[in-house]
Amino acid sequence: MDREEIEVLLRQAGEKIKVALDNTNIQVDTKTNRKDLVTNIDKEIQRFLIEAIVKQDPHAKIMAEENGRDQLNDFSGRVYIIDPIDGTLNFVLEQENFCVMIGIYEDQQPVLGFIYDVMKDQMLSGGPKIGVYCNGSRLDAPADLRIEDGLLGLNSGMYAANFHHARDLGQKAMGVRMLGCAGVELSALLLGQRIGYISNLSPWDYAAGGVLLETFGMKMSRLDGTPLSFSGREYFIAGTKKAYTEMIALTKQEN
Ligand code: 2AM
Ligand code: CA
Ligand code: CA
Ligand code: CA
Repeated sequence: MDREEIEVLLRQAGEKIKVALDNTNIQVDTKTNRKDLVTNIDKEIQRFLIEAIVKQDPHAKIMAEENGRDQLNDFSGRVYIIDPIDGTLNFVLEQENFCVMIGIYEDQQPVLGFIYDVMKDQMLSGGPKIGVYCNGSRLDAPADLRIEDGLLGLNSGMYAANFHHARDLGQKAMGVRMLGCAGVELSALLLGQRIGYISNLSPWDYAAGGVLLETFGMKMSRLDGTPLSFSGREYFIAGTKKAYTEMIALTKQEN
C-alpha cells in the first residue's frame, strides 16, 4: 500500500477512536501489571487495520501488539508493524497524547513509517525514498542540536532511577518531558522539539518512528549503541546525531 492509502486508513482508525471516546463504553483490562493497560478499542482498531492491509496486500507479514500477533520469526519480504493505540494509559486517563502507528519494512529495510496523533490530528509519514511529511507538507530534517540545546523525552521510571545516567542526561539538557507515549515523543524528536528520547520499548513502539528517523539521518539503538532486535522489549535511545553520540557515551555505562 502507498503513503496516501495508509494515511486514509489511519485517519479512519482515528475517527473510530474518537467515536469510542464519545460513547464512553471502553472496557479496560490489565496485561503484565496494573499500569500496563489494553482496551477493547486497542483490539478493535488492530483488527480493522489488519483486515484492510491484508485485503490490499495479501502476502504481507504482520506484527502487532495485541491479540497474540506480537511475535514474528521471519522478517523477509514486506512486514507491517502495527501499534493500534500507542499510549493506552493516556488514552484511558487523559484522552489525548496517544497515536496510531504503522512501520513498513522490506527485507528488514525501512520503507514507510506513519505516526498519527489522533487528538492533535497530526500525521507524520514518509520513508527514505519520499522524505518525511506532516499533514501532507514536506518537512526538512531538524537542526542537529546538541544535548545542551534542547529537551530530552524520557520514560519516567528510568528517569527517577537515573537508569544508565538517564537523569544526569536530563540535567544536561534544557529540560525533560515525560509524556508516556513513544509515538508522541518520537514525533516531537522528528519535528525538532526534542534532542532525544530514552525509554523501554517493544518493536511496534519504534518501528514507525524508526523509518522516519532513518529518513532524516537521525539515530536510534539500544542504550549501548547496538542495533535494536525488533523482538521483545529493550532499552531504547534515539536522538539527533550530535545528541545521540553525546548521550551514548554515558548510557552505555552502568550507573
Ligand atoms: P503502549 O501504550 O502501546 O503500551 C509509555 O508507557 C510508552 O511505553 C507507551 O508508548 C507504551 O506503549 C510503551 N510501553 C511499552 N511496553 C509497555 C508496558 N509493558 N507497559 C506500559 N507501557 C509500555
Ligand atoms: Ca500496551
Ligand atoms: Ca506502544
Ligand atoms: Ca499499544
